[in-house]
Amino acid sequence: MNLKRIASFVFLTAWTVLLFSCKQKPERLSKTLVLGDDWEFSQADDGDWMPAKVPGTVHSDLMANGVIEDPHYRMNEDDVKWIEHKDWVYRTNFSVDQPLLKGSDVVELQFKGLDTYADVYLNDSLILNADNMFVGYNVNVKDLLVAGENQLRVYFHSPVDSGMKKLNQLDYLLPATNEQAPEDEKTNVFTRKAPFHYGWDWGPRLVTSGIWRPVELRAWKQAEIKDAYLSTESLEDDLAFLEGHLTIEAFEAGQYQISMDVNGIGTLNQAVELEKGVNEVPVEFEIENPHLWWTNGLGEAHLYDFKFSLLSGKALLDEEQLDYGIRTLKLVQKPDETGHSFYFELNGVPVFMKGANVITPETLTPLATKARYDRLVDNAVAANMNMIRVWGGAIYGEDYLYDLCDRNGILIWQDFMFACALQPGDEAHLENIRNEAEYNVKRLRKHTSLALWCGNNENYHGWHEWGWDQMYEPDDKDFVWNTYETIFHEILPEVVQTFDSERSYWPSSPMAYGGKKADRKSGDEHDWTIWFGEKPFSAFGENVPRFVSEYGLQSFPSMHTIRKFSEEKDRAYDSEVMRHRQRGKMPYVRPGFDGNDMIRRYMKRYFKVPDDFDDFVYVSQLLQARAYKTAIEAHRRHMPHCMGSLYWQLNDSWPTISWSTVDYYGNWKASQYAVKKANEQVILAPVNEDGLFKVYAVSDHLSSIDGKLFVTVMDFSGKVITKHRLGAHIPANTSQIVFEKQVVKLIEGSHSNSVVVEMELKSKGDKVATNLFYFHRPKDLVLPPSKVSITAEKTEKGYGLTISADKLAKNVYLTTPDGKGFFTDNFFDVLPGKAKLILLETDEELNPEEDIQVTILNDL
Ligand code: BMA
Repeated sequence: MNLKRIASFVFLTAWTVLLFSCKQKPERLSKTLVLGDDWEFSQADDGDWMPAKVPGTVHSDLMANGVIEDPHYRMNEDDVKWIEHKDWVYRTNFSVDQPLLKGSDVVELQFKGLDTYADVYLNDSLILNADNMFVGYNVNVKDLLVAGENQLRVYFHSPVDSGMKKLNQLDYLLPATNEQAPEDEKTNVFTRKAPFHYGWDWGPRLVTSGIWRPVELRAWKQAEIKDAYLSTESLEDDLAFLEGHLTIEAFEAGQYQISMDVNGIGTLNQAVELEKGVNEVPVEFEIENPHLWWTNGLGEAHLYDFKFSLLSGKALLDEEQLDYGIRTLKLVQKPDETGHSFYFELNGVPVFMKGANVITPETLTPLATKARYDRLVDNAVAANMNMIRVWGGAIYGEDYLYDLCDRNGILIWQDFMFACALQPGDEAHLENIRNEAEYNVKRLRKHTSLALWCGNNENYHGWHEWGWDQMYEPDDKDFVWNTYETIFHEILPEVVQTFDSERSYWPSSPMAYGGKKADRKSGDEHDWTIWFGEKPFSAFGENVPRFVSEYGLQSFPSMHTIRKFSEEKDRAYDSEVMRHRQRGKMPYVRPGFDGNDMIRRYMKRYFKVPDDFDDFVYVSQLLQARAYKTAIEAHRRHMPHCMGSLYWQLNDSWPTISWSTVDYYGNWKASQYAVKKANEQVILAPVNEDGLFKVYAVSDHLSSIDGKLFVTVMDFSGKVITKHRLGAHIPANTSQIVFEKQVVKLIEGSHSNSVVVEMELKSKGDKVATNLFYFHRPKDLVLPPSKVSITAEKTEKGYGLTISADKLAKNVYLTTPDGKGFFTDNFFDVLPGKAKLILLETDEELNPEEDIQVTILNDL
C-alpha cells in the first residue's frame, strides 16, 4: 500500500507522509464515563423504587423484579397492556471528581437513545425534553455538575397517552395498518418511536418506555472529533481516490494537528487552523493498488483500519477509528426494452442482490445482545446472502449490526423508519423528522455496507392501493398528501443529498421509476400476489419484477420453540393460544383473514394436510421452503431483467408463527436451508413449461465455468430411466438455458408422479451445483415407504452423519431430543444409493443413531 498526496489536493497543503514510528503515543485527553450501574425505576404515581437496568426497558425491569410475567409465554402479553398508559421514572447517582471538572472545557451528558417522551433532570435542573427514540441527545452540563455526588433523573411520559393527545387535536385519522389498536386509537404515527412496538403482523404490542441505549458522560478539552467518515470518490486502474470527512468542534480557536494512520503503516500529518465552533475538515488522498471490498460470495470484504487523531502541540485530544472498505457502489436505473433497470453496481460490476428483510430481534429492543446480531448476520452469510433490508417499521439498527455487515460483505438497503402509515404534518413533527434523518444519516454513512436510503415502506403503495386517498375531505386530503411529499420528496432526499451525497435515495418501497406506482417494469416490487393474493407459487415466475424487495409465506416455528411458549393443550393450529400468537389477521385483506388458516389452505394445495400437530408444523415448514425455493430460482433465472430477491423476513422478534426463515430461538426452519441452497453462487434452476423441461444455469461468479452437466431421471427406488451428460460453458454473471427436453422423452414412459430428475454440474472434479426436480406437487407423488438409516462418527465439532435410504426419502427432518445442536443440512431428500453426508454441530454427548429423531414426508 502506498499513501500519497494527490495533485488536486487543495485544502490541506502541508501533509507529510511519515513512516509509522513505534514512539509511545501520548495519553488521550477526552474521557468517557458510562452511566450504566446503580439505576432504579418507579411507576411515576406510586414511588415504589426498584432496581433497573440501563440500557433497558420498563417491561424487562418489571419482569426482572417479578412484577409481570414473561409476555412471550402463552397469552401473557394481554396482562401487561396497562404499562403503556403509565408514566415511569428512572434515576441514578454518579460521582464526578474535581480534576475531571477542572481539566475539561466541556462535559457532555450523551443520551444515545431515550424511548421516548422524556424530561431529564440533572441535580433537579431540567436539562432536556426528548421526543424521539431514534436520535441521540448531547447536553453540555459542565456548569450543573458538582464535584462528588450528582443525580440524574429521567421522567418518561406514556407514549400512548401522549400520542392520543396529538391524535385528538386532528379531526381526521391517519392510517397505521399494522398497529394493534382500534382504528380511532392508533397513535404510533404521532410519536417517533419504533412502529412495531405498537404491534405488527408478526409481533406483539409491547409499547415500552426506557433508556434504551447507553448514557455517557464525556469530558473534553480544547477540541474533539465529533464525526469522521470516508468515501471512495473513484476507482481508476490501480488507484483509489478517497476522501476523509472530519467534523471537529473546537472550544478554542487555534492551530491543531490532525494525523491519519492507515493499517498502522502509513501516517499523514497536517497542521490545521480551527475556528471556535464546528469545523468541517476534508482529507483527500489516494491509495495505490487498493484491496477492494466485495460482497459475500464475490470476494473478501476487505476493510482498512483508519485512525484519525487530533492533537494540540504534543497533547492528544481525541481519536476516531474507522474500519472502511474501498469500493464504489451505484444504483443503476437506465432505460431498457422493458422500462428501467434497477440494480446495484459494485466496483463496476452488476451484482444480483440475494437476501432478506430483517426486523429487530427483540420487541423489547435493547435486549437484543451482540450475540443475537452475530447470529443474525451469521445466518445471512450462511444462507449465501449479500444484502439485507433494514425495514422501516422498526429501528435504525445498532452500530454493531452495520459493523458486522461491513466485515461480512453484506450490503444494507436502509429504510427510514416509516412503514405502512401516514404522518402528521405539523411543523414540529416535520422538524423532528428532519433532525432524526440528519442524525441517522450521519451515524450510519461511515459504513461500507450501507447501500441505499429508502424513504419508507409501502406508504406510497398504501395511498394508491389501500384506499387511503379516499379517506379524506378535499382540503384534508391535500394537506395529508402534501405532508407525504414534503417528507419523502423534500426533507429526506435533501438530508441524504447534504450529508451522504454518494448514496442513492429511493423514495418508497415499492415504487416504479419516476415516482410512479410499482409496475414491475422498473423500480422495486413487493410481490404479495402469493400469500395475500393466494396465487400459486408458479406466479413467482410470471411477470417477474426488476427487483423484488419483499415476498413471502408463513410457517410455524420449530416444535422446540412452540413448546417453550405453550402448554400441551395449546398445540393445535387453531387453539386459542395459536390464534392469539398469529398476528397476520388482516380484515382489510378479507374479513376473517387469519394466517393460520392461510397456511392450511396453501398446504392443502401442495401437501396432504396432517392431523397431528407436530406433523402439521413440519409440513408448514416444507411448504414455506417450497415457496422460497420457487421464488429465488425464478428471480435468479430472470437475471439480468430481475436483479434482486429479498424475501420477507429473515428473523423473528418473539417466538411466533411468521414469514421468518429462522425462528426467535435461532432454529433454522426448512426454508432457511432452502434459501441457502437457492442462493449458492451457481445454481441449476429447472422449470417445466408446458411439457418442455428446461434447466437454467445461473452464475454469480465473475469468471466463466467450464464443466459437465449430468441430468438423470430415476424412479423412487433408484432405477435410472434416462441419463444425459453434456459439456457446459457457463459465462460469468449470467443466467442461461443449459438443457432442454420434452418431458415425455425425458421420462420415457414412466409415471411422472414416481420419478425424480437429478441435476449435477461438475467442473474439475468438483460438484459446482446440484438440484432435484419432481413433476408433481408432493401430495400427488407416489412416495414409497422408505427406511432411513444414520451412521455417525465423532468429530471435533460434534458428529459427522451419513444418512442413507433404501427408497427415495423425501424431506428428511433430523432433530435432537431437546432441539440443541445444528445440522449443517436438513429437510433434504435422500436418493436410494446416494448417502448424504452432513454434520451435527453440538457440545452434547449423544448416541446419534438412537437419539436423533427422523421424520420423512413418506410416512405422513
Ligand atoms: C410487508 C412488510 C411488513 C409486513 C409484511 C407481512 O409488506 O412491509 O409491513 O409485516 O409485509 O405482511
